[in-house]
Amino acid sequence: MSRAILRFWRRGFWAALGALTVVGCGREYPQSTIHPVTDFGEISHHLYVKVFWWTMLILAVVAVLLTYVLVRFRERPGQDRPKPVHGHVGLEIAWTVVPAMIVVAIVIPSVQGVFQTYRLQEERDPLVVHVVGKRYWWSFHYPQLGVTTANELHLPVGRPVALRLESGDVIHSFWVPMLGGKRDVNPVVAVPEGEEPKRNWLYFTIKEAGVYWGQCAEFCGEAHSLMGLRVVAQSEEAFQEWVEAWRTPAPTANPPVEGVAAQTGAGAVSAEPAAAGASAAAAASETTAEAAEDPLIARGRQVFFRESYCVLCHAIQGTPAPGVIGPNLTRLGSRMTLAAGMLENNQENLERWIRDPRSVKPGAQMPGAQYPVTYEGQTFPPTNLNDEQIRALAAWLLSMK
Ligand code: HEC
Ligand SMILES: [Cu+2]
Repeated sequence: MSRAILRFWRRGFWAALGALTVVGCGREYPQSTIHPVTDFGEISHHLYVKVFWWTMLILAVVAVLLTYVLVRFRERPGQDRPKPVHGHVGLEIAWTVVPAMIVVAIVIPSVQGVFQTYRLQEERDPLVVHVVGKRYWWSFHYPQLGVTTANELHLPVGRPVALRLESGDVIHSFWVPMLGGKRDVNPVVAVPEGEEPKRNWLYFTIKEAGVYWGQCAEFCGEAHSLMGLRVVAQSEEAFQEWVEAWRTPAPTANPPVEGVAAQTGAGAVSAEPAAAGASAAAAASETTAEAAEDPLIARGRQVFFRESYCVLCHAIQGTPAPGVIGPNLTRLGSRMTLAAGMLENNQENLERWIRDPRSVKPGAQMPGAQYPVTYEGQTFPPTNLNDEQIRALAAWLLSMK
């Protein structure tokens, strides 16, 4: 073996040892499959446990036989060399048939398990979510609720859910190990009129509240490994509260109906977008008057709507921002993470993301302050935002909790 190859293996050994040590020291296993919290997860987990014990049994049989053979047929002093065996038909058949039987014994419950996961759809009245995977983030739309969010999927505990999986570009795979899966997220192929396009669905009921980590599990491009997600499983009440909060424009989402002129300049106010509904604006106005006191936040709103073109790609509920190319940013301040689970959501990281998204995620389809992006043949120029504008933008986005 050449020295380079030896070195390669030696390095590999130390790297593996290091990795094991790090993993072994961790206290949390957010992407473990062996603590399932859904009916779907339990199906695959039972299968895993069953196969595990069967293989342990096989291991025991092999170990006992091996030990017996080693002892019984060990070399003894003065013994002749044993005769080699050629073409023993009985043996050949045995070591073909036995492994085949083992494979069949694993395949049968596996296939049954797959069908079982599809029978979960017979649950009545599931909460439907349209999941769209895009390079390199996730969109979640709840058609029954009229809610759209991104990267952090809120689900109520104890209610059956049905995720309709669809890709906006290449093949992705939706995988939240503790919930079960994974399942491919395919582009929708055109079908003859009147026919339903074929899509994959994922059905489960979550049994335990918690935050579950997920990951795109099908290579989809350079930032594939940075395409994470979180599932926030919460009580029915907490979920309803979240839906209500989403539907209500955040107090700082829109300019106060009056009284902000002194801060942003009278001209700016009249040109700034009004609330989508007058009632929403009125409802928000009491709290707004107070929140808008912070000139940084008011300034951020101004940059978002008037000094940049974020609205071409992003939507915020209750404001005129309509974009659908990028994630829906409604109540961004209440999210735990940014950029599909990659960064903790705080002022510093948000500024970094807006200034230079590709420093976080190579290939991100969002323009930076200094570089453009081309999306489906259309070029979006650099945003050219300066530090002051970026700081204000981040403060405003975070103010909408
Ligand atoms: C060309 C379309 C486009 C424009 C213009 C754009 N973005 Fe984005 N934005 C995206 C895409 C696509 C993503 C998702 C990137 C990813 O995670 O891979 C994103 C992600 C984000 C996120 C993270 C959201 C999340 O769910 O983690 C924030 C915050 C954001 N953009 C803010 C802005 C702001 C502020 C502006 C204006 C200065 C802006 N964007 C302009 C396309 C755009
Ligand atoms: Cu992917």
